[in-house]
Amino acid sequence: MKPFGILGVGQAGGNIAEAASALGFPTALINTNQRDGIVNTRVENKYFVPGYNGAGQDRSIGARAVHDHYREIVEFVEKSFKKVKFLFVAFSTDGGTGSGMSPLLIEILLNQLPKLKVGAIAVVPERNVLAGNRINAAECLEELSKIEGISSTFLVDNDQLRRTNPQSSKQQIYRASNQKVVEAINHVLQITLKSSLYGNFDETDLMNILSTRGVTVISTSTVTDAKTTAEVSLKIQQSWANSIFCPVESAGVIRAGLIYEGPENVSKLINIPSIFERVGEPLELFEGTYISETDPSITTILAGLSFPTRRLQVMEEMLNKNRDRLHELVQKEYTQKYESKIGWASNLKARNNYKPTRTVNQKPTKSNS
Ligand SMILES: Nc1nc2c(ncn2[C@@H]2O[C@H](COP(=O)(O)OP(=O)(O)OP(=O)(O)O)[C@@H](O)[C@H]2O)c(=O)[nH]1
Ligand SMILES: [Mg+2]
Repeated sequence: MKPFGILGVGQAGGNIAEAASALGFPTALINTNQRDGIVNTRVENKYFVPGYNGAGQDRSIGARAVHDHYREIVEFVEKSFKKVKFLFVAFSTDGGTGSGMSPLLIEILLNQLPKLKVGAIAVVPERNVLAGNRINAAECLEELSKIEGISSTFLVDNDQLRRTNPQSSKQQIYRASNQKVVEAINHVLQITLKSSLYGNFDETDLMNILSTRGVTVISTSTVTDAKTTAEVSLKIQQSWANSIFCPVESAGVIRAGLIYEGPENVSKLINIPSIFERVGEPLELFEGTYISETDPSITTILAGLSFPTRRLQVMEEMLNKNRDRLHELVQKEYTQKYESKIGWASNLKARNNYKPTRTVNQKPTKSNS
């Protein structure tokens, strides 16, 4: 039984939980809309918030659902994840249900289930989503970044797969990123089950890294063709820019893991100072070396990173640029009306000459007749 559980909230969350079920993780999902959650057939435990029918991209509806039903939700989580040490809450930041429910839910879980470590798998939308989605994402990420007792936050960046697969459908991008994020977590967990003569990376090491508050990135690079220390370091650094997570953009890794799998001769090319040159050496590094005749690969886990300001500003910039137009759109909703140019023609048909005596926004007065 894996010690990590995945709780999906909203549609994207449910899909990530579904992918995790396939790899043998304990999973559950929560939704405000039964029809969304029902399609995730591999997820065993499901809670549909009673009295709701989706959140329609309105975060406040998601937040209210948690607020009004948190006791049942905590009970559901406890029952679904009895043997789990570490729970990841998975959701997209730009809808209503997952984005609105998850930050509040994580705070409540940390408070009510103090023995459980809680982290997040939060999906950052593609670059071309509309204003409403961007507003949701920015609000959700801000709330998430302020949660005090939270462990690792994984920021799955839908833009990353879009960059390399510009022709793919949305569904292909979603499926691939869901699959890759659960595979990345599964891979580091599997390593803790292996034993090595030369240095084990065990479950306590992994827990130590993943308990770190802040943004976490996991990436694996194959270093088959690398001949020098510099080449190996470069490959690893490139994997931090090209993973499915928001690219690493600033220094300040707090805890890290570095796992080597492959032949002994290539392992000599690993040079810690050179690998961490750009992001700064972490406070603690947990290493694992597993010698085998497979293609050499290096998996790194960087934890404690700051939220990626530059990536998130790309998302916010469009809102700032369109500020006036967006204000106008909202105004227009309440002020727009159609003026007919043939008002004069009404007289042609008027036999009784009836004209309503009150305008529509006046309250009707009681009449005695
Ligand atoms: N990576 C990934 N992203 C997804 C997936 N499904 C949806 N998304 C992202 O999530 C956004 C939509 O959010 P949903 O998860 O459908 O929203 P929800 O939480 O169900 O909220 P409401 O539908 O508004 O009640 C999209 O714009 C995408 O950014 C998925 O399976 N994987
Ligand atoms: Mg939905």
